[in-house]
Amino acid sequence: MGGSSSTQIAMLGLDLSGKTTCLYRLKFNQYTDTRPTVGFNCEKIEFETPNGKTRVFTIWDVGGQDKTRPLWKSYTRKADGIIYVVDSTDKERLEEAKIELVKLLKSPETFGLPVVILANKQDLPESLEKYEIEKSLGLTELSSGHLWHIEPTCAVTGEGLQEAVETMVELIEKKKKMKLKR
Ligand code: G3D
Ligand code: MG
Repeated sequence: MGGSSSTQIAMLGLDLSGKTTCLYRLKFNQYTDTRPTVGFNCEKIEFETPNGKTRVFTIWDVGGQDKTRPLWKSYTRKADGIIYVVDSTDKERLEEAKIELVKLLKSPETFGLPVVILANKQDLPESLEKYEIEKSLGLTELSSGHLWHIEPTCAVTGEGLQEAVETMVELIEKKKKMKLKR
């Protein structure tokens, strides 16, 4: 335990939402051109928390095409938290993104896991705002049993990603404290 233990994060969301771009932006601090993910990508990412501690995240970026979505479960089983990436410009697939998120959060494998939703691609003019994504996904209703947070992000510039990861740490800590109190 202690500062050197690694926190496991499952990064999920529909294909093309920007998961792999987020992962490599966080890892290399620069934009990386991606290909559709076959299987998964996994990276260890070190970062400083606001109180100066080093924290290691192991992030599992799992392919989001519909045929690979059943695999999400095997990644959430070991995870401490979920990052769910949404393409804020893809209005046609917002409902699909919602259905998959509801399915995910209702499955016993994810019970109690904190979720940080990235309202990604905020740099594009047609992107929906954070509160619109929040409403479309029906977050307030589906959140029972899950601590959650939604963050506007741009994986190309990295905007919002640090905040998202910091919030993930906070939610995981909060969850631990809630368990201890029981
Ligand atoms: P995925 O891993 O969720 O399937 P990718 O998604 O990371 O492969 O990204 C899919 C496409 O969206 C990529 O474009 C990528 O550059 C783009 N993208 C990801 N995040 C953002 C963002 O925040 N803003 C903008 N403008 N584009 C983003 P291509 O053209 O390579 O398909
Ligand atoms: Mg990918």
